[in-house]
Amino acid sequence: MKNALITGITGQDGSFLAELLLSKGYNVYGLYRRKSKQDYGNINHLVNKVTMIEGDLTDQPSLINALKISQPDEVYNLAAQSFVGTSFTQPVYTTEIDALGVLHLLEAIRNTKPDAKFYQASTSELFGGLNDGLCNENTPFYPRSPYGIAKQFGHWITINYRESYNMFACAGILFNHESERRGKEFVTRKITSTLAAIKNGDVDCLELGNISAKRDWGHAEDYVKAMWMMLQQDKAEEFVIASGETHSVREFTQKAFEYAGYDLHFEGEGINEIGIDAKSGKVIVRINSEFYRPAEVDILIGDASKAKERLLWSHDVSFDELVRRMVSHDLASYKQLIT
Ligand code: NAP
Ligand code: F7E
Repeated sequence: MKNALITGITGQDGSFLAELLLSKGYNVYGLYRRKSKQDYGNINHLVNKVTMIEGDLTDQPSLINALKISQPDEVYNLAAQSFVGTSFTQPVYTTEIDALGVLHLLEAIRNTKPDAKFYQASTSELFGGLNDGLCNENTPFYPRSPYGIAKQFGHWITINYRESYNMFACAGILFNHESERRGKEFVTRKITSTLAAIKNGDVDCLELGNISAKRDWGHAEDYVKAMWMMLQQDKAEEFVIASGETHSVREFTQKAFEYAGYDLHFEGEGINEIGIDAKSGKVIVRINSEFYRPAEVDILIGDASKAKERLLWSHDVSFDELVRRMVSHDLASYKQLIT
């Protein structure tokens, strides 16, 4: 039986990965941060099945301790300050976790369990601003946020440890992936959770930022499978994981409201654009400049051909199905969500 250590286990991806590894018979260990009120986030339903170890990516002794306890065959580094917006307001904090945190962990592995296979959660935010076509493993990086820049350090230090110390260390460059467990500050979940509040008459309007931004969105359950597949290879390598489609925030919003029975149409431009429900004539989407970013990534679309050919990875949940699942979940669980 293999041992796996997951950092960021309480997050969206950590929870789906823990479920996947448990289903494959792994002993799963999870690094979690102490909170003033004990809460295991997305893995409350799994706490009796995994071994939780207290620690923080910025505290190397806690990482050494976690490695000594878990003796992992595989380490999945999913922990991060993962919200791009916050990386502009807390750039140093983001860098300490998303850049230096990776180095703390790699160095702890090198000294404690150097034969462990290591997965680093890299991101399409590395591609950032330069590319408006399909991005693959050879596309140059141009990160546009402190988050993207910190993740670029995490990406290259992973490759550097592989090349310098012959460790099995690789990075998956994952495009946006969402789910019913996504944090509510991310645009997809903000849309579906606010939609549930509007439908229940508790909120009048959804306020968004740049709705022309386009993203390549998939479902997290499909994407964590790719992480596991990368660590089952004989050789550590980077892979792009993406759906190969891009959709605007406006399209996501329109589709989400359509699933909930609205007929949403957009009028106007820029900051004055509004979304009107043709059935009731009410304005239900407005633009608020507060949600614009100081520097934006306008469009992202990924080419996962290498992962499809070499890992036999497939992207199963379509864009429509993703939106439908998130809307149905948030409508069904609205009363629990607000408590
Ligand atoms: P998430 O839901 O925000 O989860 C982040 C996790 O990291 C949480 O468990 C959080 O713990 C933990 N964490 C934060 N700071 C930490 C620290 N200093 N020490 C230890 N743990 C810490 O993110 P996600 O969507 O699951 O993403 C997983 C990883 O993939 C992240 O590295 C993210 O940057 C990357 N990524 C995500 C996407 C995407 O579209 N989802 C795409 C590409 C890459 P708390 O519960 O205590 O906050
Ligand atoms: O924004 C625009 C916003 O915050 C998507 C993280 O998982 O994926 C994620 O980063 C787009 C941006 O995700 C609002 O300006 C408009 O263009 O959902 P998001 P993200 O920034 O793409 C990557 C791959 C990661 O690695 C990250 O960890 O939507 N947008 N209006 C808005 N965004 C938010 N959050 N809120 C709005 O009101």
